[in-house]
Amino acid sequence: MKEKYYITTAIAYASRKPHIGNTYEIILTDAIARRKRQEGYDVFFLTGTDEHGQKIEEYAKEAGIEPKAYVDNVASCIRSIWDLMNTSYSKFIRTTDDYHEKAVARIFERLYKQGDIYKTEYEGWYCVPCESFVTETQAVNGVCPDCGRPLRRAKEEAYNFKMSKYADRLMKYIEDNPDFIFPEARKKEMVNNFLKAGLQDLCVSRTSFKWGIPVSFDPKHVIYVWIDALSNYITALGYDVDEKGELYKKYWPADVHIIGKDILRFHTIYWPIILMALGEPLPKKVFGHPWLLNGTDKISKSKGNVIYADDLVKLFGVDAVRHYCLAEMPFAADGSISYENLIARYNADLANNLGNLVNRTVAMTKKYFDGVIPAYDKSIENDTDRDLIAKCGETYTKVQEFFDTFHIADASDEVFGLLRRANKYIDETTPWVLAKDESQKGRLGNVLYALLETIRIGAVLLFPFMPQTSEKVFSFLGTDVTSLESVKNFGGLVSGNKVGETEVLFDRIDPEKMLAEIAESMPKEKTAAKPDDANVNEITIDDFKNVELRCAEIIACEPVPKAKKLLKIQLDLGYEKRQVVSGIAKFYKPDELIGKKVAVVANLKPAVLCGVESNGMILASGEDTVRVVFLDKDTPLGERIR
Ligand code: ME8
Repeated sequence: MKEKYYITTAIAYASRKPHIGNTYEIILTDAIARRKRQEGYDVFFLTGTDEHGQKIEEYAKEAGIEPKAYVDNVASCIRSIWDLMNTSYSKFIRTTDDYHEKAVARIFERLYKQGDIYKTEYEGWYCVPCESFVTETQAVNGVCPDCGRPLRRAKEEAYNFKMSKYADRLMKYIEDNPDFIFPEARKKEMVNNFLKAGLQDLCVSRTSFKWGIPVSFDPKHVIYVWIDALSNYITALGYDVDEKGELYKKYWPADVHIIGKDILRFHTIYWPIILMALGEPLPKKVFGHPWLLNGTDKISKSKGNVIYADDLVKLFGVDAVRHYCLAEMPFAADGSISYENLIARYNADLANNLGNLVNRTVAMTKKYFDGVIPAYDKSIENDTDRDLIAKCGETYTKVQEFFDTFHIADASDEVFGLLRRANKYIDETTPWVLAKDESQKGRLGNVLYALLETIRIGAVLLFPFMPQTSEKVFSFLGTDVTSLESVKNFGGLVSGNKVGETEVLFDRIDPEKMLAEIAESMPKEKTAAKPDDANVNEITIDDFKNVELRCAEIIACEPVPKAKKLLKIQLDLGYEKRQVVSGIAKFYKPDELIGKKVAVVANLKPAVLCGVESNGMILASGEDTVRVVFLDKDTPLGERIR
């Protein structure tokens, strides 16, 4: 019977269309899953969407639709991108799936009944985007330690999970299983920052919003989104507290959870503890992969640098995008994506190294042997042949080692190294010279066989990275000998068969032309209309000095009742606190503003707006869309702006 292998991705938030960073994760996991299938494992590959929580509830409200309609839309967009990238998942779970919601509710109930979850009152800091409570010590400067955004004060009745009860057992598991968390540096981070620092109980319910799985015995609470989301790894297999499904019995524990480095704490601390409390075995490995950056910047909507996989596919094709992500992302350090690098890699690896090798070799087979794969005559094998054959064997072994240790980019490098070696072999053996001399027919046969076989070996090893390209190469070679086993030793390609039809695998890209097209298609930065000179009112420097502009921090903010446009804002100027009213309610939520530093006209005569006193004015630009002028966070409070 085949050995099982259960591999999972994080489930993506159904809040927004996923960017290329999120998409990298499914491509990475797909490559590993495909390789494991090649190795003969019975693979179950799980992915899906994380669909509950306050953020999604708010997005749906903004969009003016029900949360379920909102997540239906985004989940289908996520799935279509996973499909576009040709990922071979076995199951796509959605946390709004009925069976999942029921199982999670029962998991919560069971943990409550056995005393691992207890009721309490929580008062403290809360981060809305991360949907997590933050301790006083973590809440430095009122911002979230994970995402850096302003925290909100929260007070609510809540259920807590006794994490501390399991801390010692988890520490022991981590010590006894040195491969559980990797890369190594991330394991140290988890142990030092969370376990050794003293694990605190975790708040696992919310009453401040509705979009979640209700606590069955206290339905004004919804279950904390991370308990809900993490449970997907077992509910997808049919786990329920009283009845474990067949798939669960077969595939659990997971062989590896593939997740991004930012959510390692949830997967290596909270998730194992939940499983311990349920009396279930823990996952064998958790790989906290690095992040893909745009150049050197974090990919983010607010930075305006988001790249989407489907846009890249239109320019480069599916396999080129897969190849770039897999070849470019290091094992531990962050990787980077840019159009320039994508084009350079495409041309070097795919058009030149792989594409040329395949097309030249098949064309020569047609020209010199009428398309029939020649026999390999060992008796006339020379050192150049032996060197290439040895390189094939070495590549096979190294690729295996790199996959075993999840060094996927290194595995890709190995295969492209083999292809480079094969191109060099063409230059060394000069088949076009051999072809001119009938007495060299045997040598020419060996050279072409060696090349065709090296290409076959390369294509089998490349299959997890670029499945469609490998399939094409197999059809060019006219071979159906494509198993991993068949490339362990040189010589699997059957002589006497005919090669197939070919086409250009990867057309060379003209970098300048493509970069110009990309620049053209980018949304242009908007500029305001040129001011009408006749209407520009000149002032003297003394006029300007009369305006006292100062730096202030927004420390509290709330809507003005019955005034849709207005926010009542409390400012800290360092030397005093004061209140202003600002007409920006349509453009900012109070939470987004807290903690931000702004420029305020400090000597403006007080006014009363909609019955609320305003002592100053916050600088902002624009009319249809208003943008507050934010100051650098290091600007001292009360400092004069001149
Ligand atoms: O975290 N490069 O969902 P998510 C590489 N719903 N990976 C990145 C990345 C980048 N630039 N940005 C994000 C969530 N990721 C939760 C998971 S699991 C029970 C719940 C990774 O949509 C990120 O680290 O924010 C995560 O593994 C995945 O994309 C989905 O992120």
